[in-house]
Amino acid sequence: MAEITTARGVIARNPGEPGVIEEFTIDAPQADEVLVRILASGVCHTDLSAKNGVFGTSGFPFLLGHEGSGIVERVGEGVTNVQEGDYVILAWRAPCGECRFCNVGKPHLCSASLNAHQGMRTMEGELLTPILGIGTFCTHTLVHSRQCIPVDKALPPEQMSLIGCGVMTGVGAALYSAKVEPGQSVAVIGCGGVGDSIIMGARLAGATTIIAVDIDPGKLESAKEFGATHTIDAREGDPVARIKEMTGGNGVNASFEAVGRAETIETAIMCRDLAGTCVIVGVADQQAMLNLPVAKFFDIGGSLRVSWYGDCLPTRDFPLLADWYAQGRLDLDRVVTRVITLEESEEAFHAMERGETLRSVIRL
Ligand code: PAD
Ligand code: ZN
Repeated sequence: MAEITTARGVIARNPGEPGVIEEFTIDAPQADEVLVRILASGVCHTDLSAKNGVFGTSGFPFLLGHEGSGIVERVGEGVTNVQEGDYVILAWRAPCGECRFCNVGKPHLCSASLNAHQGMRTMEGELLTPILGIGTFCTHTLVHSRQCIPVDKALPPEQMSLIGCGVMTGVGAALYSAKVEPGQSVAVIGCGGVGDSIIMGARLAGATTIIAVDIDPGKLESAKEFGATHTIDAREGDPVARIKEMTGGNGVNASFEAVGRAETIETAIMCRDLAGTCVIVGVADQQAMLNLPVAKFFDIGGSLRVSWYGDCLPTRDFPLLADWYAQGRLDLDRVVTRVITLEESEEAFHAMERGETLRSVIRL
């Protein structure tokens, strides 16, 4: 009989309730699946949104976490891209290769991203939904082999885990979604772990004016360390007017929203120069509605778009970001604000809400 693993992880049973550490069971990996022993997991705002019933609302009970690094412990039949003992970053996008997007060479838009079968259950036998098809606030998880991206074993698990979501999303939003060019101006609204990664991406792309906007003075200070050239405290008056002042009255070439609120999306849309690109990264709740002056929006021209996962291709981009980290070009050490235990994940959400952290990282 196939061997079932007992693992331990943080499970969110009902919207708004604290996550609780519980034992759960994991089926043996089936064909193309992999059992991964988690080494580190970042605490992303999307986990908080899921726990609060704001994102992916129908999946309770959830196994929290989706930003992880770990070791391949067991592989199912037919797995060729990784083997036991490999050190991997987990991806929530694993292109299927045969959907309508993959078929036309756009695997970063894959509509049927590969996941393991639903093989994780509470001790009462109820099926668990791993957040974004991963689940990383736990000792072990079950994923599709294509969700595993091997990286150099010498690199630290905490920093590597962050490449799995927040850092990739932010850097990719600048490089791929907005295609920031050398010499351009950029505004980033919301400077948490994702926003600061957008700042790092914009800097790597050669942007020369990088305006950080937040409502927390501490976040604005850290944004400067990541490469922001200007900062705006959005509580001190209209950020659109301030951004225009800082750009010769014109506005920015690319704006990014990394909060997930209607009013900050409106700021991001309106603070652009003519033909500028606005990229929405923040995940808003189901009730959020935009209020747009359509004629003004038309007059600015340019484009408004949503970026999922920074339009990344994990097989191409995770090793790239890992290399940039190793070469000192991507400051992931500064994103890891706190290293915590599994027991402290609930407190990490509160620290995030209080604005004390860019990323708490759970070390298993
Ligand atoms: P975070 O909580 O660390 O950062 C949010 C930041 O926004 C904080 O610094 C806040 O102070 C700031 N903020 C709050 N209100 C305002 C305001 N009115 N004006 C300016 N700044 C404000 O979250 P995070 O960085 O982990 O995630 C940011 C968003 O990105 C969040 O909505 C998350 O769900 C989303 C996300 N999207 C993707 C994707 O693929 N699109 C991936 C990962 C995360
Ligand atoms: Zn995330």
